[in-house]
Amino acid sequence: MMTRLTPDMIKDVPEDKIDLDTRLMQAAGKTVKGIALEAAGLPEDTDLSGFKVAVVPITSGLGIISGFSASVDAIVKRLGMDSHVTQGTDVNGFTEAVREGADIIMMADDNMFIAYNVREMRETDNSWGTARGYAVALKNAAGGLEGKKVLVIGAGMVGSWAVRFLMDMGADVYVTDIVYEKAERLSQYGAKPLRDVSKAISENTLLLNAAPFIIPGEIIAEGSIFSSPGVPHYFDQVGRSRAKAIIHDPLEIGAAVMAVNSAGYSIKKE
Ligand code: 2YJ
Repeated sequence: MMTRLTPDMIKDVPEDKIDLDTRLMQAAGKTVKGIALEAAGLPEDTDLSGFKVAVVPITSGLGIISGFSASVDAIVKRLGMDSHVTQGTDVNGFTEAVREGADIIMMADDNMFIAYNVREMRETDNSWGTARGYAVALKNAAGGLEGKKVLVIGAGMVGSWAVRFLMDMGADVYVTDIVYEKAERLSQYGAKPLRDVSKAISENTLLLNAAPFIIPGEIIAEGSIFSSPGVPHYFDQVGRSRAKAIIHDPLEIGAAVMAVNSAGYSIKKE
């Protein structure tokens, strides 16, 4: 299941009122761009200014989310890329983007949110980008994950990508889900499934929360680091005081990784 964003969740994104870079610097020592570059396997000093990005509003299904295209556009601009929202929507907007020479086209319906690299004909999707960005953020916040226990909460699309990335980072990965069988399936990637969700959370201090689950503060261990893309996002007073860091934003880290990874397909060919 994919959570649908609401205008209220993303209202602070275009103007960056949450000041994500400052928060990420405090928690992980990197900016959004720094995390996205690492996630895409690109050097820290990569210049992205040559890329033309078009964001296409999509009306199908439940339709336009007010502020969504503007948020993606602002996120891409903050990475130093050239970006705009197309005038047309759907196929009209896509055609407009191709004709004006966009390098990367970003668009989302109710099920998929992709960045499409027009020249390389390759797509990067939001579940991949979100998992990768939040795994890299957790790694930086923890000072490396080699040999460390990490718990992934939620064995959906983001959780299952996160398991693979965390395994690649050398972590000792555990996974839990309210539907145990979903967690169990991720043992194919080397993660160890845990049946008792609350116990698993209380016994771990490095957590990647990819579940639409409000975690009660009483079960959070002192000094925990949460990399938490899951929405709804809410930590109570007890949880916030016990956690050492809570990394979260409604859209930006995932979308930034998508855009930068998409650019990476062209850069790595040069
Ligand atoms: O173009 C628009 O305004 C809409 N068609 C955007 C739809 C955005 N898509 C969603 O909210 C998806 N359910 C998933 C987004 C994934 C965010 N992590």
